Amino acid sequence: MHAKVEEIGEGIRAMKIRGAGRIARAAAEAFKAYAEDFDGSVDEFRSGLKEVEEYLLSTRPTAVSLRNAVYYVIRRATGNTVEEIRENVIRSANEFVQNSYEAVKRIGEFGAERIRDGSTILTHCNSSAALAPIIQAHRSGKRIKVFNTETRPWLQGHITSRTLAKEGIDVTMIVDSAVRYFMRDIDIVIVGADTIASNGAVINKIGTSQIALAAHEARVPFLVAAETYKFSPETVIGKLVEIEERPAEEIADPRDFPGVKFRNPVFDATPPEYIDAIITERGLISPYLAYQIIKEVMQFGVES
Ligand code: RI2
Repeated sequence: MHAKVEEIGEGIRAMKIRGAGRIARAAAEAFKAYAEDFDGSVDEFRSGLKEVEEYLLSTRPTAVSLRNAVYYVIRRATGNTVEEIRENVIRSANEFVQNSYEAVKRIGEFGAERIRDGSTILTHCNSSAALAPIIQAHRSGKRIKVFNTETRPWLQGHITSRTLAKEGIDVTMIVDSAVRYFMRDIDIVIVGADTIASNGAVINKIGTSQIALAAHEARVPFLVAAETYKFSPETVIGKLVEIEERPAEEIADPRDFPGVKFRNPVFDATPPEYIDAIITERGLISPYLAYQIIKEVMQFGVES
């Protein structure tokens, strides 16, 4: 495998590169690096791109953003000469990355409108899309407080806390199991998404559905921030979203627990009835409009 492609792929697999948006952009960058360096015939180029596609798709199974990025580039990798194909791959990879940053920015602007001055926000894990409205609200002068979960077992919440503190936002980190305890102090929950199914269910970091349940019980609005490439065309034709299970070693050293089994699913599904709105770059929508978004934005159907 091409060195840069492998560096990106292994980085995604080992979660050195993580976050549904980031891994999607990294996949686009991998194609770009491959295309820039390619030297050979048109047929070799096409089969090489196919190999890169399959390799990238094998790295992590849950976030559809990765597959949508891969298909975005592959679908546009047309041409009769190596130069044409190269140009198209590079252009579409750049386009995907640029659109992705632009989408997060717009989500920040739209989502910030939903954050009232003086409110306390809860977020989970580390989502650029979820942090964008929070940071935007703060920058626009709203006095806000944020509670964020540490997010076992990878502790991505540490990144969130540090990012927000650096912005000068009043941030409090709590353990994942303290969410319901603090829910009475929360005005709005904003989380990200790895995949949104056609029925409006949101697949996000493990623990998200428990937070949604606690928010529902306390009548606290629960919002999801997600670019439209987090919506899954595959679910329209009945495919289930695969929930990634990672090694037990990420939780504890199994050798210290003889006779004990471990399970480590890293995502869960929150049903649409617990979601007040999804903030996309096209505006705020009901989760029940997921199918519509898939139809309009993803050019309906599975593209593999
Ligand atoms: P952005 C992450 O997955 C989290 O589940 C986060 O909520 C989601 O991706 C979206 O992140 P992981 O890669 O795209 O940490 O909003 O397993 O940054």
